[in-house]
Amino acid sequence: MKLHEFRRAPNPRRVRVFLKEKGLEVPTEQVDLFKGEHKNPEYLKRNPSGLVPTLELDDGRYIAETVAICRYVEELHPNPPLLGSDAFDKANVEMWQRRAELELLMPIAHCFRHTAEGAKPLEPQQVKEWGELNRGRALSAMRRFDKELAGREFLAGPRFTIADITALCAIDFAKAARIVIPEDCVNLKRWHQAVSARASAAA
Ligand SMILES: N[C@@H](CCC(=O)N[C@@H](CS)C(=O)NCC(=O)O)C(=O)O
Repeated sequence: MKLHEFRRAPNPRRVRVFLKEKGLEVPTEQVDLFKGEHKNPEYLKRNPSGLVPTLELDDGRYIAETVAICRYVEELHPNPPLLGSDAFDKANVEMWQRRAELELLMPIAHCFRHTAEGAKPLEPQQVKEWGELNRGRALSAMRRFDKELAGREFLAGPRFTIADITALCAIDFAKAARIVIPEDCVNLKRWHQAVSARASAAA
Protein backbone atom coordinates (compact mmCIF):
# COMPACT_ATOMS: atom_id res chain seq x y z
CA MET A 1 0.00 0.00 0.00
CA LYS A 2 1.03 3.59 -0.50
CA LEU A 3 -0.59 6.75 0.84
CA HIS A 4 -0.66 9.74 -1.51
CA GLU A 5 -0.85 12.69 0.84
CA PHE A 6 0.45 16.12 1.81
CA ARG A 7 2.13 16.53 5.20
CA ARG A 8 0.73 19.99 5.89
CA ALA A 9 -2.93 19.16 5.20
CA PRO A 10 -5.38 17.98 7.89
CA ASN A 11 -7.24 15.18 6.06
CA PRO A 12 -4.12 13.16 5.22
CA ARG A 13 -3.03 13.58 8.84
CA ARG A 14 -6.27 11.92 9.96
CA VAL A 15 -5.19 8.82 8.01
CA ARG A 16 -1.59 8.98 9.30
CA VAL A 17 -2.82 9.17 12.92
CA PHE A 18 -5.28 6.32 12.30
CA LEU A 19 -2.51 4.13 10.85
CA LYS A 20 -0.21 4.94 13.77
CA GLU A 21 -2.91 3.98 16.28
CA LYS A 22 -3.13 0.63 14.45
CA GLY A 23 0.65 0.25 14.64
CA LEU A 24 0.94 0.24 10.83
CA GLU A 25 3.69 1.74 8.69
CA VAL A 26 2.55 2.67 5.17
CA PRO A 27 4.91 4.36 2.69
CA THR A 28 3.79 7.81 1.63
CA GLU A 29 4.17 9.92 -1.49
CA GLN A 30 3.88 13.69 -1.16
CA VAL A 31 1.44 15.52 -3.43
CA ASP A 32 2.22 19.23 -3.09
CA LEU A 33 -1.11 21.07 -3.01
CA PHE A 34 0.59 24.46 -3.25
CA LYS A 35 2.22 23.40 -6.52
CA GLY A 36 -1.12 22.06 -7.78
CA GLU A 37 0.18 18.49 -8.04
CA HIS A 38 -3.25 17.16 -7.01
CA LYS A 39 -4.68 18.52 -10.27
CA ASN A 40 -2.09 16.80 -12.50
CA PRO A 41 -3.66 14.31 -14.97
CA GLU A 42 -1.60 11.50 -13.41
CA TYR A 43 -2.98 12.22 -9.92
CA LEU A 44 -6.54 12.71 -11.20
CA LYS A 45 -6.43 9.14 -12.55
CA ARG A 46 -5.95 8.01 -8.92
CA ASN A 47 -8.53 10.38 -7.46
CA PRO A 48 -10.75 12.27 -9.94
CA SER A 49 -11.85 14.61 -7.11
CA GLY A 50 -8.30 15.99 -7.08
CA LEU A 51 -7.98 15.84 -3.30
CA VAL A 52 -5.67 14.17 -0.80
CA PRO A 53 -5.45 11.61 0.73
CA THR A 54 -5.67 8.67 -1.67
CA LEU A 55 -4.64 5.15 -0.70
CA GLU A 56 -3.03 3.03 -3.42
CA LEU A 57 -3.48 -0.71 -2.93
CA ASP A 58 -0.88 -3.30 -3.92
CA ASP A 59 -3.13 -4.55 -6.75
CA GLY A 60 -3.28 -1.07 -8.31
CA ARG A 61 -6.72 -0.05 -7.04
CA TYR A 62 -7.27 3.24 -5.24
CA ILE A 63 -9.43 4.39 -2.32
CA ALA A 64 -10.09 8.09 -1.71
CA GLU A 65 -12.01 9.84 1.09
CA THR A 66 -10.43 9.80 4.53
CA VAL A 67 -13.16 7.81 6.28
CA ALA A 68 -13.35 5.25 3.44
CA ILE A 69 -9.59 4.70 3.75
CA CYS A 70 -9.88 4.33 7.53
CA ARG A 71 -12.78 1.91 7.14
CA TYR A 72 -10.70 -0.27 4.78
CA VAL A 73 -7.80 -0.29 7.25
CA GLU A 74 -10.15 -1.12 10.15
CA GLU A 75 -11.56 -4.11 8.22
CA LEU A 76 -8.07 -5.51 7.69
CA HIS A 77 -6.76 -4.57 11.15
CA PRO A 78 -9.72 -4.53 13.58
CA ASN A 79 -7.64 -3.93 16.70
CA PRO A 80 -7.73 -1.57 18.40
CA PRO A 81 -11.26 -0.75 17.17
CA LEU A 82 -11.32 2.92 16.17
CA LEU A 83 -14.72 2.85 14.42
CA GLY A 84 -16.66 1.27 17.28
CA SER A 85 -17.34 -2.30 18.39
CA ASP A 86 -21.05 -3.21 18.76
CA ALA A 87 -24.02 -1.80 16.81
CA PHE A 88 -24.65 1.15 19.12
CA ASP A 89 -20.97 1.95 19.54
CA LYS A 90 -20.37 1.97 15.77
CA ALA A 91 -23.30 4.33 15.21
CA ASN A 92 -22.26 6.56 18.10
CA VAL A 93 -18.66 6.80 16.84
CA GLU A 94 -19.94 7.59 13.33
CA MET A 95 -22.23 10.27 14.76
CA TRP A 96 -19.36 12.00 16.58
CA GLN A 97 -16.96 11.55 13.70
CA ARG A 98 -19.44 13.27 11.38
CA ARG A 99 -20.04 16.07 13.87
CA ALA A 100 -16.29 16.60 14.23
CA GLU A 101 -15.94 16.69 10.46
CA LEU A 102 -19.00 18.77 9.53
CA GLU A 103 -19.20 21.11 12.53
CA LEU A 104 -15.50 21.59 13.31
CA LEU A 105 -13.14 20.63 10.49
CA MET A 106 -15.25 22.08 7.66
CA PRO A 107 -15.69 25.58 9.14
CA ILE A 108 -11.99 25.64 10.07
CA ALA A 109 -11.06 24.66 6.51
CA HIS A 110 -13.39 27.32 5.04
CA CYS A 111 -11.97 29.95 7.41
CA PHE A 112 -8.40 29.03 6.45
CA ARG A 113 -9.11 28.97 2.73
CA HIS A 114 -10.93 32.31 2.72
CA THR A 115 -8.87 34.35 5.21
CA ALA A 116 -5.26 33.11 5.19
CA GLU A 117 -2.82 34.76 2.79
CA GLY A 118 -1.05 31.41 2.39
CA ALA A 119 -4.26 29.72 1.16
CA LYS A 120 -4.52 31.89 -1.97
CA PRO A 121 -2.95 29.27 -4.28
CA LEU A 122 -5.84 26.95 -3.27
CA GLU A 123 -8.55 29.62 -3.14
CA PRO A 124 -7.67 32.49 -5.49
CA GLN A 125 -11.18 34.05 -5.14
CA GLN A 126 -11.21 34.37 -1.35
CA VAL A 127 -14.47 35.63 0.21
CA LYS A 128 -13.37 37.11 3.53
CA GLU A 129 -16.92 37.40 4.93
CA TRP A 130 -17.49 33.68 4.35
CA GLY A 131 -14.18 32.96 6.07
CA GLU A 132 -15.11 35.07 9.10
CA LEU A 133 -18.59 33.52 9.31
CA ASN A 134 -16.90 30.14 9.49
CA ARG A 135 -14.49 31.36 12.18
CA GLY A 136 -17.58 31.97 14.35
CA ARG A 137 -18.99 28.55 13.49
CA ALA A 138 -15.72 26.83 14.40
CA LEU A 139 -15.58 28.63 17.76
CA SER A 140 -19.22 27.72 18.49
CA ALA A 141 -18.45 24.07 17.74
CA MET A 142 -15.47 24.20 20.11
CA ARG A 143 -17.74 25.53 22.88
CA ARG A 144 -20.29 22.81 22.19
CA PHE A 145 -17.67 20.06 22.21
CA ASP A 146 -16.29 21.54 25.44
CA LYS A 147 -19.67 21.03 27.13
CA GLU A 148 -19.91 17.45 25.83
CA LEU A 149 -16.44 16.61 27.12
CA ALA A 150 -17.38 17.70 30.65
CA GLY A 151 -19.01 14.31 31.09
CA ARG A 152 -16.61 11.91 29.36
CA GLU A 153 -12.99 11.29 28.47
CA PHE A 154 -13.25 11.16 24.68
CA LEU A 155 -15.72 12.50 22.11
CA ALA A 156 -17.62 9.24 21.60
CA GLY A 157 -17.28 7.89 25.13
CA PRO A 158 -14.62 6.23 27.28
CA ARG A 159 -12.43 5.08 24.35
CA PHE A 160 -10.28 6.96 21.81
CA THR A 161 -11.85 6.72 18.32
CA ILE A 162 -11.75 8.19 14.83
CA ALA A 163 -13.95 11.03 16.14
CA ASP A 164 -11.05 12.16 18.35
CA ILE A 165 -8.65 11.88 15.42
CA THR A 166 -10.83 14.15 13.26
CA ALA A 167 -11.26 16.70 16.05
CA LEU A 168 -7.54 16.66 16.91
CA CYS A 169 -6.49 17.23 13.29
CA ALA A 170 -9.12 19.97 12.91
CA ILE A 171 -8.08 21.83 16.06
CA ASP A 172 -4.35 21.62 15.28
CA PHE A 173 -4.99 22.84 11.74
CA ALA A 174 -7.09 25.72 13.11
CA LYS A 175 -3.90 27.56 14.10
CA ALA A 176 -3.30 28.17 10.38
CA ALA A 177 -6.60 30.10 10.39
CA ARG A 178 -5.65 31.88 13.66
CA ILE A 179 -8.32 29.98 15.61
CA VAL A 180 -7.40 28.58 19.02
CA ILE A 181 -9.41 26.84 21.73
CA PRO A 182 -11.04 29.58 23.87
CA GLU A 183 -9.41 29.87 27.33
CA ASP A 184 -12.60 28.99 29.18
CA CYS A 185 -13.06 25.69 27.29
CA VAL A 186 -11.32 23.73 30.04
CA ASN A 187 -12.76 20.34 29.08
CA LEU A 188 -11.77 20.69 25.44
CA LYS A 189 -8.29 21.81 26.53
CA ARG A 190 -7.93 18.82 28.87
CA TRP A 191 -9.04 16.49 26.05
CA HIS A 192 -6.69 18.18 23.55
CA GLN A 193 -3.75 17.81 25.93
CA ALA A 194 -4.53 14.11 26.40
CA VAL A 195 -4.94 13.24 22.71
CA SER A 196 -1.88 15.31 21.77
CA ALA A 197 0.20 13.27 24.24
CA ARG A 198 -0.54 10.01 22.37
CA ALA A 199 2.33 8.73 20.20
CA SER A 200 0.00 8.83 17.16
CA ALA A 201 -0.37 12.62 17.38
CA ALA A 202 3.18 12.98 16.07
CA ALA A 203 2.06 11.46 12.75
N1 LIG B 1 -13.79 14.54 1.72
C1 LIG B 1 -12.37 14.43 1.50
C2 LIG B 1 -11.75 15.82 1.67
C3 LIG B 1 -10.29 15.83 1.28
C4 LIG B 1 -9.73 17.25 1.22
O1 LIG B 1 -10.48 18.26 1.24
N2 LIG B 1 -8.43 17.33 1.15
C5 LIG B 1 -7.78 18.62 1.07
C6 LIG B 1 -6.52 18.63 1.94
S1 LIG B 1 -6.92 18.50 3.64
C7 LIG B 1 -7.34 18.87 -0.38
O2 LIG B 1 -6.91 17.95 -1.05
N3 LIG B 1 -7.46 20.11 -0.84
C8 LIG B 1 -7.02 20.50 -2.14
C9 LIG B 1 -7.96 21.44 -2.82
O3 LIG B 1 -9.02 21.74 -2.26
O4 LIG B 1 -7.63 21.87 -3.92
C10 LIG B 1 -11.77 13.44 2.50
O5 LIG B 1 -12.42 13.20 3.53
O6 LIG B 1 -10.69 12.89 2.26
